[in-house]
Amino acid sequence: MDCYCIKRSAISSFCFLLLAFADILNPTFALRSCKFPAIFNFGDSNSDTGGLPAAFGPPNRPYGNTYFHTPSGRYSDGRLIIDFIAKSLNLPYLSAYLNSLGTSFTHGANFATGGSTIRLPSSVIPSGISSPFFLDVQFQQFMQFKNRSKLIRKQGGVFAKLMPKEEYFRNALYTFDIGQNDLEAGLLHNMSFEEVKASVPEILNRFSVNIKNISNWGGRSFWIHNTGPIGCLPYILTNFPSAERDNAGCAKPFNEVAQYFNSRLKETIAQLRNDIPSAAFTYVDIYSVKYSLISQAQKYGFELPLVACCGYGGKYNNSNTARCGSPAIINGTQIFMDSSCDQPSVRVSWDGVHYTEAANKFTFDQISTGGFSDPHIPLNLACHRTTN
Ligand SMILES: *[C@@H]1O[C@H](CO)[C@@H](O)[C@H](O)[C@H]1NC(C)=O
Ligand SMILES: *[C@@H]1O[C@H](CO)[C@@H](O)[C@H](O)[C@H]1NC(C)=O
Ligand SMILES: *[C@@H]1O[C@H](CO)[C@@H](O)[C@H](O)[C@H]1NC(C)=O
Ligand SMILES: *[C@@H]1O[C@H](CO)[C@@H](O)[C@H](O)[C@H]1NC(C)=O
Ligand SMILES: CC(=O)N[C@H]1CO[C@H](CO)[C@@H](O)[C@@H]1O
Repeated sequence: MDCYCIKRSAISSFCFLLLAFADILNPTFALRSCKFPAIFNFGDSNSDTGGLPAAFGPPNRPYGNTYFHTPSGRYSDGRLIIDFIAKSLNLPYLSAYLNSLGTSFTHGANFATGGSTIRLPSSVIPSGISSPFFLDVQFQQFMQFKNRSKLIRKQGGVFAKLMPKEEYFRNALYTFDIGQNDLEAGLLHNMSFEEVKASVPEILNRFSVNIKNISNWGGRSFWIHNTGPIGCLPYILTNFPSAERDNAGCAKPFNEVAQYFNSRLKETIAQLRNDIPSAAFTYVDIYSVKYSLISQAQKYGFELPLVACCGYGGKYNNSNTARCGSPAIINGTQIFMDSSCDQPSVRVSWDGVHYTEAANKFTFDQISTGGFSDPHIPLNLACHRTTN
């Protein structure tokens, strides 16, 4: 946490000693691996490992078919980026905070739920599409979690082992993947692209407040994903057939909004770095990785990047009325949408909104090295505050 030797001009004698053991070509040569004992995740369906399903019921088959072989509370055929993060840190897959049944929180908790926004949503499930567990609520839950884990540890017995140790909160990795639904909520409600852009500062202000609050509650290592290319999602392409397309076939104005959000997010994180000198912040450019996967799918061994693997109809195999894992009436007959494409392992979009396990694994492999991060620091060193 406290080795500041990434700037070569500032190499201290202590770091110099470590040099002997390190790969000189690697700019992060003298940093010790962080050994994160826990992960606390905040976000939406991109990283929900069972939160929304614990509240409202799980998605049905074929969700989960590829890896867990049963619906696992994830909006994918298999694992999510957060699962690959946990695995690479030698931690168990994260349990959802809301999952009260047979759950271990020894190595962290996941506060993310599908449909979550940063800002207070205007309408929530079941009458609306947003999750009631927006970021402020996720932070409230985190405070509850931290406070009550202390009491439970004090009481001892069987439940004590299921909670993180006190020092885990200080040493944990705090991960974030949220914001996509704030942009989509506006765009799906007929706000203009300019109106949605104008709402970004307020969205990011709420984001920043929550990060500061979490750091006041002991968080020191923050790993923050930017938002993906929403204009490449089959359900956006299906619902906005006249939106201008780019060379990859993605809806250009939607991606421009995502990129605008991302550039402001990057600035917000730079400001947080100034405001909280004791914390380490890594901004992770998920957008670029996903966009290059989609625009050069063949090169990476993928196919039909704009076509959902599980869906129905049209150019994008996507429909608002026949959804993956749900009953649908097609040509007057009720069917259950419980099958998927033959090879999810070469596909990018699982259900038109969410990515396949294969795409999530691809994205994780790219981001974990630090190649798409600011600063360029790999996942296992993300506790170090560095400048480069
Ligand atoms: C956490 O515990 C402290 C002290 O025990 C208490 O003052 C505070 O209100 C609690 N906060 C929450 C969110 O439970
Ligand atoms: C958006 O506008 C279209 C066309 O004007 C309309 O059909 C649709 O219901 C509107 N959607 C919302 C969420 O207001
Ligand atoms: C429904 O009807 C259309 C048009 O006849 C046909 O192309 C399509 O395959 C049918 N769908 C199913 C699931 O049978
Ligand atoms: C579209 O979705 C259906 C149902 O999940 C699947 O059987 C089919 O293979 C998909 N089509 C493509 C081109 O992936
Ligand atoms: C619980 C908590 O610490 N909430 C604070 C979050 O940050 C805002 C803005 O700084 C404060 O007003 C809250 O009290």
